[in-house]
Amino acid sequence: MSGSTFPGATPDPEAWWRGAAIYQVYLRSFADGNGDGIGDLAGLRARLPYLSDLGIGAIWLNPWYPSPMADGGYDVADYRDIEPSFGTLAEAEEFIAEAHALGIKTITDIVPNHGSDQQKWFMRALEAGPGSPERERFLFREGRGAGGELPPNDWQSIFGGPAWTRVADGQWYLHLFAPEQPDFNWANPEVVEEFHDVLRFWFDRGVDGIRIDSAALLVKDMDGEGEEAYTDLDGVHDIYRGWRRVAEEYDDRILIGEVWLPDQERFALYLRPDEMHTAFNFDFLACAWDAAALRRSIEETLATHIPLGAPPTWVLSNHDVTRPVTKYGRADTSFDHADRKHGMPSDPALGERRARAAALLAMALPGGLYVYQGEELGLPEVEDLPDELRQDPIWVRSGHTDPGRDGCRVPLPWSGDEPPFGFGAGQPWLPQPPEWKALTAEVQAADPASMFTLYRTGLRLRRELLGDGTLAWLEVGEGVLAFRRESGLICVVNLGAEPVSLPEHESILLASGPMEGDRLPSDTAVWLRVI
Ligand code: TEU
Ligand code: CA
Repeated sequence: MSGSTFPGATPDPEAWWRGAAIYQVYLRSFADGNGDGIGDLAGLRARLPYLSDLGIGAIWLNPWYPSPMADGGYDVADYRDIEPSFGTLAEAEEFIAEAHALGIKTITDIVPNHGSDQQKWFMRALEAGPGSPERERFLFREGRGAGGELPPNDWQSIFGGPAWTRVADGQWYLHLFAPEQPDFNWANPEVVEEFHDVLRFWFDRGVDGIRIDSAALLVKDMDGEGEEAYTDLDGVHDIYRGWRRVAEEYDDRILIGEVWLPDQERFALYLRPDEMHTAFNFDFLACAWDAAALRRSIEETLATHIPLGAPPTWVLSNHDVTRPVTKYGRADTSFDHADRKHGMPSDPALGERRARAAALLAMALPGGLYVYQGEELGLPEVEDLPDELRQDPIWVRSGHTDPGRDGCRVPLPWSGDEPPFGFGAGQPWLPQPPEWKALTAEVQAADPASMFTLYRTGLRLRRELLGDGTLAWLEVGEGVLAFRRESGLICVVNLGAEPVSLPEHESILLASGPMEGDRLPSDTAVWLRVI
């Protein structure tokens, strides 16, 4: 990295995570090993050769802990064990070792903002009653109104409805998400200690990194109003300084923040040398398919990261957002949690074309890359799931106005002509569209023009020629993004309406779609070799 460095930043340019391609496994939808319709560790272990072949450097797993699944596992009942329907702790340790043997690191998801109402601590807090030290681990308060029948304040849950639920003895507890997810009290040193211990528990089992869920929400100003009262309060940084000290007790372990903030300067504060190593770049994920907007997002990202010595990350999708091929096929190609544009018409051919170009863009940028399972298969968002099968708490809590995130969580199609497409022997927990027979991993691995082949080839070239570092912009024309990397690779993405001529080059290494003679068509990206 060039440029001035933040005081105290001594980045190791060779660190494994700086340029890693990290594959996100949403376990219950990845592969089912025992035929109960729910993905599990046995299924994942059986498919490790697929991930090794795809060419990724690390796997991030969504929460795999015992959970009543009120929010797909983000309601954790025990931070030191494995959800029985996913497998056992011994299997998790075997998985970590098998992945290591293939040169693949493991990243687990820790949820510090809230637990589950079925967690021991919370059940003890209910039993112990008002004023007890057990209640001090959570955010219990008396209600307002003569009989305390009104919630302590007007905060709304991020999933819809009030952020407070009343218990039998009349007190209320705070939950920024579902009522089954009571928020912890981070002003209590017991909570701080508990999570340090949980981190050590997983680092001791060989986990290489921790993805920190809802990382900006932990500190609350109970007298404040609205989102500002619990989003990005200065006190959160002390929490992550403590976590970094724990990570530093080990070699090479990293912290990755899920930090959704509109302000890139505030976002970058989480990446100071004594806090997290990296964080997801949601600005890029949410950005519309527009050359000027993407260039602004990329430049801002680089400008905020380089002085800190932290590698940027490039994310096109995850388990909370609309699948890229659907998003990019719409008239409005941006993403916003507040309006996920469910049902807005999407042109599948256009969406796929752009998603392919976006993949080559994201892979060519300096820093780390995230690939959410199914992105490499070009799976669309499933928007027509039967309402009665929807499981995302957003669906119920929004009063059935927002269908939520199930559409990007449908179990993967592996092989065969009809559901369950090799996902497992049983019926998958969410139904797969019959059209997915054209999108199975089996079909795509054999097709040189498939999305899978594009990802596999791109990831291989990326390992050799790309990853972390810097870029130099090239001015090729309006509506075109073009930059050169240190290795001599040039990436050109045409977001304009007309085909464009390419800068001088020796050969074309990879293209997201067919060329028009020697010109790069609209919504197409190309990687060029220069001398
Ligand atoms: O998400 C945190 C978060 O605030 C959003 O991504 C959220 O999903 C969105 O605003 C809803 O529209 C994390 C996890 O990624 C998500 O799956 C969990 O549901 C959430 O935390 C609660 O643990
Ligand atoms: Ca299973």
